[in-house]
Amino acid sequence: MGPAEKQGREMISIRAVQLREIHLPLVHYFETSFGRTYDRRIILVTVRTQDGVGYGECTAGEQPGYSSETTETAWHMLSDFIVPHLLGKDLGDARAVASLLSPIRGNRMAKAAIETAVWDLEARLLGIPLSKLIGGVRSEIPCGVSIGIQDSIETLLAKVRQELAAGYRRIKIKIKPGWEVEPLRCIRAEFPEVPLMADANSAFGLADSPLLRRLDQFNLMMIEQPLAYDDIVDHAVLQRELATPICLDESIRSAEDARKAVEMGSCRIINVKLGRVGGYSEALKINDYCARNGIPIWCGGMLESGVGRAHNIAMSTLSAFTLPGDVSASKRYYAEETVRPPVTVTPEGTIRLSDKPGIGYDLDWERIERATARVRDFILP
Ligand code: OSB
Ligand code: MG
Repeated sequence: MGPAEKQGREMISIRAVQLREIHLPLVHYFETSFGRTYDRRIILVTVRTQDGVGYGECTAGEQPGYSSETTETAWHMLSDFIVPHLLGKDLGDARAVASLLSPIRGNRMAKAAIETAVWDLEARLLGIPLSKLIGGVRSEIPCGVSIGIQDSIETLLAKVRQELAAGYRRIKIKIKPGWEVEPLRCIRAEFPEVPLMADANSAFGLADSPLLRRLDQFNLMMIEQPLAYDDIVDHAVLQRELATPICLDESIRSAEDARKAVEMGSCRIINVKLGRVGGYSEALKINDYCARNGIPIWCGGMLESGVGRAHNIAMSTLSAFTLPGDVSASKRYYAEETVRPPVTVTPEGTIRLSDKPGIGYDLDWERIERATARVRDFILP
């Protein structure tokens, strides 16, 4: 590698891309207001230049319940549009990928899978951790957990006890109509002080505001995405009626969305997901806007395997990510991980950043091969 490459000043030109769908069973099913997930279908992306390699993970779900994107639509968009559009182009650096992809509308999770892989590649070429390349300011991040809807209050309480004993710094539970006041009341009765929040994944309407107002009594850190997945107007109305801060997840797809929601008073906190916003370039813009405007943000999760989890860890080091995210240990999700070592959480409820280049974890190819359902290679001659 010459000095120009070492400085990362050479044009990054992608010579090969591999898409790989893997199937991973979850340790426990995960239930949200839009349904249960037992098994993940995950697309891993490998990008190669003459002397570099980088890895990304697509966060699209199996069903279009959280987002309109699915594993299958992402495979199609990547194969037929996104990869052909990027192959052989001189990118300059990873920062250029998002704008190069702007002629392709929407499909942010598909785009982020490759955009994040190019950022990993650039950091590896430079020999530095990805968290440093993006300007992260933390070497350790605080962790929270997201606990799915349970069959009974007793199983919920058992999970809360277990996660707090493991050191996690805040508890989020999923809620839906009929599973909101009681679960939160019972958690608060046993843990009056624990940082607690609830995520509705759009399960309520503005007509439910009297019910949602009853949640104010539980002193929640925030309520996440109570109303429609594409709304910021009704959320502004609801926020005026609630003492509890609203956090938006699904509704925020870009820094412009973040600005509009904050200016309208639709939320006081934002959950950032790399996939939902199309990758690091947009996440960095959201971080800058929120840092300038005093809006706390945190990293959301999409039941990622190790590759996506490692990217979430890197993003969580940015300055405005001051709240614990849904970034937790691999073993909560998967018995066998895609990275080595698996992601672990300290007894203090933090993840320490790896000082290795790029995402900081090695891929476990033996494990990945066993989980592979299909592979498609794109190689320039
Ligand atoms: O809304 O934050 C969400 C999982 C899948 C889809 C949407 C969401 C979630 C989670 C789990 O809450 C977060 C995680 O632990 O990965
Ligand atoms: Mg959410």
